Amino acid sequence: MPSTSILTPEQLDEFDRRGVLRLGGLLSADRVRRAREHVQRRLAPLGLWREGAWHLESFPRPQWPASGLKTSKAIGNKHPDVQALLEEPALLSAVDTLLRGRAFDRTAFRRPQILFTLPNSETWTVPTDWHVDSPRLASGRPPGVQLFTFLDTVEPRGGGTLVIAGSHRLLNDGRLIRAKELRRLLCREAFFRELCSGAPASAEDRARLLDRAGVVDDVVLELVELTGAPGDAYLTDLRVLHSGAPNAADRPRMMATHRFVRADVMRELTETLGWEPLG
Ligand SMILES: O=C(O)CCC(=O)C(=O)O
Repeated sequence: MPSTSILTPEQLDEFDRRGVLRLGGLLSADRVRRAREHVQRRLAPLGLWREGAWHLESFPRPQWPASGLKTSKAIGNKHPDVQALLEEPALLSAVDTLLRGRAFDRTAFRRPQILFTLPNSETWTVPTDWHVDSPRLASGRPPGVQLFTFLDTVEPRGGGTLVIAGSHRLLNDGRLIRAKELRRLLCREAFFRELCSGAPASAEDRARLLDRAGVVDDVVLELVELTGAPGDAYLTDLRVLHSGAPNAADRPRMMATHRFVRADVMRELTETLGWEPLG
């Protein structure tokens, strides 16, 4: 670990074990405020943000799983104040430690992506759309680290991403497994069956699945709802199973994410899967 790392050996160990590490106040308040204000400015012409407050009544209320807006179009990410989220020294130090000093590649993911969900559900539930964004590679190398940070407070049941801690350690058996196949294989396991299938049927019963913990192949698994205040962050292993979630709060969910892909693994992703720069 570099001597200047902001992470302790215990945090590094937690990340390796759980694939999820929470870092309170990782991004500075000013940097996050500027990114948040960019989002709010972009939503003002739609009537959603006016005079320092949300006016959600002026927009049709979406129903989960719809999030209300096509975020890339309505908000976009090509603004310096959004890009500047990635320049935070503490973030870069933590990512460097988790990548063990290896370089990351920015050709596939150049800028952070805004995650925005209008309130879209009366009742909160655990969804079925569990997925990974990256395959298991034949080389067995971890592809990288994903940042999730909060531009505004996200309370429990307020639309924060859900992740399954520990799931990055499953099915690393030296063969290429594409994301869709990985989901199919995991969903056969007893621990994942209900999570993937939509049963039990009532939203309330499904919400209780959040408390679920279990063991598959000696790996402890646990559902984690990402919640926090502006500037708080989670770093996750890119192999962790995750899902968007309904927003049952009365304010929009405003987060940002970014995928730091290891440069050496990017070469493998390009060669074996034809990954291309996404912009
Ligand atoms: O929180 C969300 O909307 C889902 C995020 C997600 O699936 C991702 O960033 O890969």
